[in-house]
Amino acid sequence: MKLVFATGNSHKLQEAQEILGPGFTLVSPASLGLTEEIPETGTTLEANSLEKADYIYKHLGTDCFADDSGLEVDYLGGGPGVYTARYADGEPQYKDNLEKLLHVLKDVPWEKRTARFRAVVTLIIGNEVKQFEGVLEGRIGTERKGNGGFGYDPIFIPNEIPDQVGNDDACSVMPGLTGHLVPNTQGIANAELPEGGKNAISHRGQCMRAMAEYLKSRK
Ligand code: ITT
Repeated sequence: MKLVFATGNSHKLQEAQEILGPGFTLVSPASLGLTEEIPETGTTLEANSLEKADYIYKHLGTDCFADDSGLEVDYLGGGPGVYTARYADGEPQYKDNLEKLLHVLKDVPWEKRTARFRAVVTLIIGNEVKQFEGVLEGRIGTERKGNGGFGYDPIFIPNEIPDQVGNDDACSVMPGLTGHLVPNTQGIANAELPEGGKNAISHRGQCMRAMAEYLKSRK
């Protein structure tokens, strides 16, 4: 099945393709000639996710889906939330956002560093619009760790990780499930997990698997 993923973020596209597997071919708007930035003017993940999918559906006329995601830090009252990509000033790179968050939380003790990644995916297929939500609970670490993933992954410490962590093959063969989860006692960051390990637990992984189930059920 071919679907347009209404995103300009190549990391999201790559992750979604990994999660959905070879039964789906994901296409970026840019590869179809739509290179302008997709507007995001809402104040909730649900609104922005719908806005992005709707924009692509109207401009390209194809079945598509969008992901709006963000990091909710309890110490910041749930922020940066919908503004996660634009947390630092100007037009921030991932490292600017991440350094700002580390700085803002520098004196905050471990037990108060609770946070979660949340994603809302909007699928538009035919006349149907359907949303899926995924949440990954964890904490904000005190330093950067690992080179995998993207964005805030080097400072996000999930509460639980797949027990196969460290074994790439084992993780990559668990696309449809989280496998057996164990407490993350070593404080492993998302960016230290093998790709399949992050996808097995992530907010985006949860959304993509729910969307795939839904698409299968409507055939
Ligand atoms: P599109 O709108 O084009 O899809 P974007 O990067 O602007 O791309 P969002 O508006 O949804 O996407 O912003 C989400 C931000 O949250 C993203 O830029 C990252 O900084 C962060 N984020 C989301 N998912 C993440 C993940 O799995 N790991 C690390 N950071 C993530």
